[in-house]
Amino acid sequence: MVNVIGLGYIGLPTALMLASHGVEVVGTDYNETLVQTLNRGQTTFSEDGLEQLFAQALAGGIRFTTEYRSTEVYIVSVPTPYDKDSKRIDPCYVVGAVEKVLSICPENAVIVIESTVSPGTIDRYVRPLCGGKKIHLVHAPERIIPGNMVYELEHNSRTIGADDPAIGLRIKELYSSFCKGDIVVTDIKTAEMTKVIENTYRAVNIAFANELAKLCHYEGMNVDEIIRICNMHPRVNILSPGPGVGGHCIPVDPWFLVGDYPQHTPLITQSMKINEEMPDFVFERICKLMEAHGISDFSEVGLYGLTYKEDVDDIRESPTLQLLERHPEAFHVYDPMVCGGLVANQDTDFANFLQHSRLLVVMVGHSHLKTCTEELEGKVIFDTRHALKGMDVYRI
Ligand code: SAJ
Repeated sequence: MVNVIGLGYIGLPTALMLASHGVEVVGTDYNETLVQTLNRGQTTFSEDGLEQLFAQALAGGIRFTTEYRSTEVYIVSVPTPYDKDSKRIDPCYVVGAVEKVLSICPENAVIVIESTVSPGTIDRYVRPLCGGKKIHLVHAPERIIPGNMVYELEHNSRTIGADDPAIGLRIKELYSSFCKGDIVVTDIKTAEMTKVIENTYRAVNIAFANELAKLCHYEGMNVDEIIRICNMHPRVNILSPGPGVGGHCIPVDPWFLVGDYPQHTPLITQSMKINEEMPDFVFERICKLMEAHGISDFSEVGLYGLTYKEDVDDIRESPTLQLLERHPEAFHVYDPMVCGGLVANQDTDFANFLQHSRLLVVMVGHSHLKTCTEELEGKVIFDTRHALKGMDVYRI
């Protein structure tokens, strides 16, 4: 039996995937409401294919509880925030979960940490918890992208870091029950480093696109067209600029490296700053557009999109929330994926929202917006996501 600890965005799909592929699984989370919801047969967030996977996992006998179970294999999938001042990882959730596992697990149990951790975290914070107890530690970082999680869980390659290669192979076999991608077995610190580097690579590349957007705006040039042409080069692949970087990974994980290796990470530090400044750049552009179009009241400006990216319902660290936190003006806000009451002046009716928005700012390019282009006629539009292709809009 596998006890999956933490039933959030990563733990839940992983537990469901294992259970629907013949593995006996108990999912544990300390959040009683979440466990009750799952036990009522409801999923806790939306993702393509999640409902179907949930039904298959229930048929496979998955159970949900707030209790930790005594078993031979644990998968720990809990959040790893960072300390905003020191930029270092805050391992409190991982440490708390492992302590509870250790209090009930038998000798020789395998504890797999799926949560993203900075290189050396398992040696520094987890290994000492084991004391004299014979435990096998493994790091198997996830790689799935919100918006396409179920597909990627099955098809992406993976990394497994273990002290003992035989244990690494045993855990590789467990993940192979559902994972069709290659699974590399390595040591724990290498696995820790690869995961953080993958997300850092993306953060740095997004920062490059954001810097280009600023430069092209200064020069009055179309960054979209420039990126399109550059990307025709066989060895160039520039990402898309946007209003900032959100989610629980790309704006967080690179800071772990900056926190631990400040002398060796000037490029990463600068990239993170560039991404963090984007909501302010968007705000400045909004102010200039208001002035140019004779709009003096922020209540006539509508921000479309509250989530951290398109077609997900996840709002963590979202650029819109970053903008509103730093500039708490009376903007109207609308997001088809998010229920009302989250921020001030949030409209739940799109028509009502549009009525308020003389200037419409596209903060997220949800598919919904692309089906409503006729309703946008006559609006001044600032599209920070290059979502409204072929329309006469201001672009980032
Ligand atoms: N973004 C841009 N421009 C781009 C791409 C993204 O501004 O060209 C923005 C998005 O709008 C969003 C943020 O960056 O605000 C992050 O989105 P994302 O789609 O780049 O990544 P996440 O956070 O949804 O998922 C990432 C993935 N990592 C990589 O692609 C290297 C995923 O594979 C990881 O599993 C996930 O982090 C994680 O959990 O670590």
